[in-house]
Amino acid sequence: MAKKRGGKMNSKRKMGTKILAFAVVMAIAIGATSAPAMAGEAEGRFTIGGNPTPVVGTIELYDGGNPTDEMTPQTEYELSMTITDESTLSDITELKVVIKEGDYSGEDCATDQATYTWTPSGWSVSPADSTWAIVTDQCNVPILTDTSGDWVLGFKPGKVAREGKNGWVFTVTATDSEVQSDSGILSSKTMLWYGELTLIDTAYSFGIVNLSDSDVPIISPSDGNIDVESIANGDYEIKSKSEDWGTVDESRTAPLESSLESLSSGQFRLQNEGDATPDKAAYVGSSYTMIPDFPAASLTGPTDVTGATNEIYLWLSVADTGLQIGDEYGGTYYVQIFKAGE
Ligand SMILES: [Ca+2]
Ligand SMILES: [Ca+2]
Repeated sequence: MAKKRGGKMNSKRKMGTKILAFAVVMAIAIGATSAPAMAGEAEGRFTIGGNPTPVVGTIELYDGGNPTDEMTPQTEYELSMTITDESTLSDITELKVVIKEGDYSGEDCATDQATYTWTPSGWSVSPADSTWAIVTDQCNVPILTDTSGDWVLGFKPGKVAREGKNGWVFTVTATDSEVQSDSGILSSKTMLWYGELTLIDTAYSFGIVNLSDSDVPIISPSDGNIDVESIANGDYEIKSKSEDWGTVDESRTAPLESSLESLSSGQFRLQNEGDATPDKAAYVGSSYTMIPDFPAASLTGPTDVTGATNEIYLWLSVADTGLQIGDEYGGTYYVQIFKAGE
């Protein structure tokens, strides 16, 4: 055993000697040609793979550049949305803005929900016939080679977007080419009251009346009433006013009396209501006064986006003296829509 061990040790020592000798020769050879290197450089590389998900950041509502918590239908607003995508904004394939009222859940509709969608070809809105509008010159798309930037949607709320305090919510969803998405919410926005009224019957006549006649209904239009078309996003009232009427050549004037007092010489009185029975003593004056007695629930909003038809009944009373037999008197009767209770 001891002999074998000794043999191995001798053999290793011999190999070590040979290697040492060889190394010395190499060192001398290098030293003879150039100085030994003290530092070096090497290029390293790596590549980022994958495609990060977009991130929806700050969402803010502006009215002409100023932050706002309120909207009025048919007025221009700008919704600014900060979007980030580390694979650059050119990776965003769709930006969806759902604007809805309260707890509504369902299809887009004129009263409670509109959806604006941006794709690289621009913005679209649904439902298309709802009067929710895109204000193209207020829209902005950020620099798509950046990784973060602001999209701006210029829009107008629809005419019958439901009136309501703090109930409107914007939900913004950004989707990228890998169909990865992120959403953000802007809530507690108020929709203020909006209404508009169009007269369908723009002229009416009581025909020929006699002195001291009272509560004479109109004979034209033949159904005895004036039709108006009302569009409103909340409950509304219809008010009227008029003025002193005169003869066509303006040589004579008939003063309008708006109270229950007996008519003085030359005066006339108009009564108006929302049904065919003149029982409310609703006399037309020179300032806007509510027309009473419309059928129950007919003045509730939101109306249909194309409007609701309301009928106004009118009656004429004239004094027993002071009006020239044969004269024709005329004047303007004004009708306007107002928020209920105002
Ligand atoms: Ca991405
Ligand atoms: Ca009545």
